[in-house]
Amino acid sequence: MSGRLRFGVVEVLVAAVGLLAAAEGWAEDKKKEEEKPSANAERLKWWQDARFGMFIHWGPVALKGTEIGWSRGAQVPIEEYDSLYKKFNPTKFDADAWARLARDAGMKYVVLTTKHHDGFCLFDTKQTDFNVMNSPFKRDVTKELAEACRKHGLAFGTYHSVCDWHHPDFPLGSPGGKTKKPNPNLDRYEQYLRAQVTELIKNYGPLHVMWFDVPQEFDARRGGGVLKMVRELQPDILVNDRISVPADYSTPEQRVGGFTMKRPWETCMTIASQWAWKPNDPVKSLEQCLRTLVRCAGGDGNLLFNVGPKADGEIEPEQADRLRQMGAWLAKYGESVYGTRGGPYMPTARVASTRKGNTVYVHVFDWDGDSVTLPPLPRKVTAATLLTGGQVKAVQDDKGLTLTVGAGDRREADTIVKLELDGPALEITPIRVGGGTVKATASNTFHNSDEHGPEMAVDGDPHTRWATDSGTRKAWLAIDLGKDTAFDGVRVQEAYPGRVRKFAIEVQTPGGEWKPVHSGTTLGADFRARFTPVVARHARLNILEATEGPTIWEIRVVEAKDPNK
Ligand code: FHN
Repeated sequence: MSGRLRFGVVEVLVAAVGLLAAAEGWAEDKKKEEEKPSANAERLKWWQDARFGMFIHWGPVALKGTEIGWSRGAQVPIEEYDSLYKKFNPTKFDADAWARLARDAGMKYVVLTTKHHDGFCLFDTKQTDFNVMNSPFKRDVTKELAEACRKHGLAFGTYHSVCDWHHPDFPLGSPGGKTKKPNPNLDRYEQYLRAQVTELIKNYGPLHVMWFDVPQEFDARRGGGVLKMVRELQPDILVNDRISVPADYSTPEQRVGGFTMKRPWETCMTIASQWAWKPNDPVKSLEQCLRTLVRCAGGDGNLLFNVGPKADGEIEPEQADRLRQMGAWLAKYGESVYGTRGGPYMPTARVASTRKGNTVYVHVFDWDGDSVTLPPLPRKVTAATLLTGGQVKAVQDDKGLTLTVGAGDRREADTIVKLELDGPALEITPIRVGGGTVKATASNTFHNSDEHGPEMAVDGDPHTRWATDSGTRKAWLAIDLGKDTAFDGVRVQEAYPGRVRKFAIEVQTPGGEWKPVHSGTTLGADFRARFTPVVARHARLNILEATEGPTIWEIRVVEAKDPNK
């Protein structure tokens, strides 16, 4: 083979090896790229570690002290409501003070209502004159707050209502979206919504979240289209589940969400009772506020806690004080909330737990005497201390883990036992505390979602519930006690009391038939019934008539010898 040819062949080989190496390098980079969490996943991680944010419902309606959006055409005539912005001049508005308050409360992000169902815009939008720049105030509230948040290291996000009862093109009107507009044009309204969302992301972004709400008239195709646009505009943005498609996370409202590590969630809740400002609106107690935050973290969720500023721009001092009290608590015990995940012990009425690294934080709200006993942990506790101060004795045996704390060391709102384990806490499969081995099944589950599954009614957690699809009129919830059990009573806590209008408590005979042991027409928030003792493994609540999809917080049988009858 001639010298030139050999050289040619070597060149080709070298080139081929080079190409191969390049290809391998490229494939490696591609693999690294694919393994690298998406920008959105990184922001989701940041958000789950942050756990606590401020929700702000504000607008000219604060001049009336009635509920934002909903009082339009109800407590406040539409003409008067829509003219309130002409008197809206919050001269005490200080975005820096709001941001500092959120920071001092221990909050990590802020979400402001840029437009609620009443259609009024708290930002300088080019899509309508019905905005704050045309009020006597003439200042871009959204811009000032976005900047103040960034200055104080807070992430900033925007709440934006999908429904708009003011806009002539949106089919539904006030009160409450219960009236029809004369000449609606939903496609044109969708363009309006898209234009404003684009303004928010481009002019006030990067945003932490686009918090949509009440997607009336927007089906999954329309909502999905808007979501796609938002992701294209800002790939790492988070979007909540109120755009007719699931998006990034669920948003239980005015209640603590159910424990789940499968789907991120964030409870939105008012610190008082109304979203917008209302005179003398009672503020939740510090204990209730702290327990709500800890229960959210213990359920592996976030808390978006709402304030309703006054018409002059000030946040109600009582609300601000409460938030600062939460901040003081978090300054001391925040390690048991920030950067943690829920579990391993699933929340109950008495306890919740959070975890990170080799550490588990057991949050005890109510004590059974000096101690609480939890099911066994599949890891050894190498050290136990009280984060909230004092002494704790932790005993691990086949009964489980018993934590004993003297009365003097138990804290009103939350006593935090910090456990060091002999290995990673996050690897522990969630452990149900209440309900023991009781299993549950049901004839129907809301959207077949885990969050509302039958087991949520036997988990001992009064904040989780079994729910059925809307329109369900008949349904059953069966519980498997694991073994033949003697019981002579039942306790049922109905969510949305009054939906169930006819029911029977039934037990399964050895032949497999269901035999009623009690029947009635009303359940209610805390129903209890007694009947002749029976021995059975399977029992069920058979709902024979309901006005709307029945839903149950907790159900349990009362064992014949149960001291807590
Ligand atoms: O109607 C709104 C309500 O005013 C408030 O904005 C809450 C906050 O999550 N969302 C809607 C009710 O679900």
